[in-house]
Amino acid sequence: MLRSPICEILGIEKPVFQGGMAWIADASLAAAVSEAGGLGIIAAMNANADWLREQIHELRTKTTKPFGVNVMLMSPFADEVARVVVEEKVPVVVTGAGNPTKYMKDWVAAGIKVIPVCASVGLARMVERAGACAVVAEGGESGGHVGEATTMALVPQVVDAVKIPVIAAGGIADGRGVAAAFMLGAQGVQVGTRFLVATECTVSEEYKERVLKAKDISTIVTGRSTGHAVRCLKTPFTNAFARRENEGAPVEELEQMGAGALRKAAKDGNYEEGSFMCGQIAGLVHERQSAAEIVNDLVDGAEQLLKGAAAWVA
Ligand code: TUI
Repeated sequence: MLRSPICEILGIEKPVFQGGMAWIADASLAAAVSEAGGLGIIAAMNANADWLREQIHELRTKTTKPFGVNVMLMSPFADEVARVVVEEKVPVVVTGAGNPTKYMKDWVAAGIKVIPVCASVGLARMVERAGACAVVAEGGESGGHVGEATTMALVPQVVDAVKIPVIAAGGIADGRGVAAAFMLGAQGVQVGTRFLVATECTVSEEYKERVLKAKDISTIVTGRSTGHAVRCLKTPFTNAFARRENEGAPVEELEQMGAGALRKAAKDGNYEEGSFMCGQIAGLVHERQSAAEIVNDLVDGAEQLLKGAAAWVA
């Protein structure tokens, strides 16, 4: 069995977190991952408090196991969502796209386990001091909003910098990635892209098909000039965005172009205008499976590899 202290800390059976994918990770996917023994995560994303409350209630009709809520710190609703997680006694809060320390005192006081996603050693150190119980070290192979460092470089540096458990994210979609993450010192993984094609994932069919067809070089990072670098599948939208960015378009114009594009991909399956966020590992994702099959394949694959690892040493 692949287990680590993070399983005890959170009361989960398998050290697999499902990425809090904005506009995508709802109660349906999160409940299925938690029920399979991992940590399912509802993405609060840009939705308001009422939507999040409904999703939490729906999840609780489907599973009694621990789950998390991802608070996207750039959301205009971050303050109200930060209150809902306390009122609803959410067991775990994962944060993304910013510095969560201003909320952490209240969350920790409410008994919430706080696990910020960090793209740098500096933020990981800061959130440890503020009471985080673990951090997700997310490399730039990930889909969505990304930092500069790769998973291979970032994870061991964060592991050395903090005493709390580190969960690796970015470029992990099978047992090989999970085993590699453990070898880098991680105690668990967060996986987004592979769960996009899970049966219980309610993202548009077009999105799933595009991920299944993706290859190793199918993604691109745009938006570095705006300070919000985002990795997505190369599409007519990203081509147009990258062209205007290279032409030196002002930040306001680029942000205007990006507004609503993820929703168009996730909900409407609009290939022309949508932003199909996904990680570089999409080229490895070929099969639709249930969330439980995905969780079990990640863990079983890693167990086999880690058991056999001694064969490399003469
Ligand atoms: O947050 C993510 N991934 C995301 S958020 C998202 S929604 C979105 N939509 C359009 C534009 C931008 C976002 C889609 N994917 N991952 C965690 C993550 N956090 N990646 C990078 C960071 C990060 C970046 C800067 C965390 C902190 C930070 O600065 C900290 C500071 O000190 O302010």
